Amino acid sequence: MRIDPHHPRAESLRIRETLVQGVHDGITSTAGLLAHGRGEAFDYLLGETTHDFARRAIEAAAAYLLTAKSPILSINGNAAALVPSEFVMLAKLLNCKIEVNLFHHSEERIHRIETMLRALDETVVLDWKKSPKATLPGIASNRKTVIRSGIANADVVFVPLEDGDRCEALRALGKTVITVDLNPLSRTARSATVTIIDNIVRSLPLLIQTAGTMKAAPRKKKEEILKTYANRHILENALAAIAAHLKEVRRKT
Ligand code: PTJ
Repeated sequence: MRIDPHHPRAESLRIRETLVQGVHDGITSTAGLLAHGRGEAFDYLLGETTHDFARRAIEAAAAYLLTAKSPILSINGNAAALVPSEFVMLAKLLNCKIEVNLFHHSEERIHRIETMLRALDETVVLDWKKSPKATLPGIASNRKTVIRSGIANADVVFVPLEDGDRCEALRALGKTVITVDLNPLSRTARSATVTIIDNIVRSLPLLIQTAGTMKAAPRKKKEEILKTYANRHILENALAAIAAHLKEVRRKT
C-alpha cells in the first residue's frame, strides 16, 4: 500500500504496513499483528512520544548490557520486522549475539529471520538448528527451548515485546531481564528488571546511541546508574503520564 506522507498518521500506517509485510514474508506471526494493535493503543495513551522515564530506563538498559558478562539479544517476529538493522547494530556495539526465540514456535520462521539478519551481518546471529539447546524451567510454551550458549548461558537478556511467562521464568533463574513494552500493566513490564515503556521503533535507536556514548565510561559510572535505578518508579511514572495525557485531552474536549 502506498502511504501518503501527508496523512496525519503516516508514521503509524508505515509501521503497520511493515508488520503486514513481515507476515507476508513469513517473519512475523499473524498474532503479531494483534500484539502490535495492543501496543499502538498504549502508544496513543502515552501521546506517541518518548518520555523521560523511558530515557532513564534506556540508560539503565545500556549500563546493564555494557557491564554484563554474557549479554544476549532475543528477537521475535515483531522486532525482526520492525528493527532488524538496529538489533544487528546493537549486537555489534555490545559484541554479543542475537538469538531468535519465538512464542509461536516455527522452525521455518526462525530460519527466515536468521537469514534476514545474516544478510545484514554474517557474524552476530546464533544458528538455531546447529546449536545445542537447553530447557528453561517454568515455561509451558515451546519458548522454553533456548540455545545453550545464548539465552541459557546469559546473565543479561534483552527481550523486547516479550510474553509474561518467559520474563518471569528468566527472572526466577536469576537473570537480568530488559524489555521494551508499551503496556506498563503487562506481566512482562511488571516483572522485568528494566522496562523501557516506549515504542521499539523509537527506543532502539536511542538505546544504540546511549550505549555507544556510555561504552567508554568507567565501569564505576555504569554501576552508579544501576544503584539508583528503580523499575517500580518507571512503571508508576508511565501510569501517571497516561493519566495526565488523558486529563489534558479531556480538558481540551
Ligand atoms: O514472533 P513470536 O511468535 O515470538 O510472537 C511475538 C508476539 C509479540 C506476538 C508474542 O510475543 C506475544 O503475543 O506478545 P504479547 O503477549 O502480545 O506481548 C507483546 C507486548 O508488546 C504487548 O504488551 C504490547 O503492548 C507490546 N508492544 C506491541 N508492539 C509494540 C510493543 N511495545 C513496544 N513497541 C511496539 N512496537
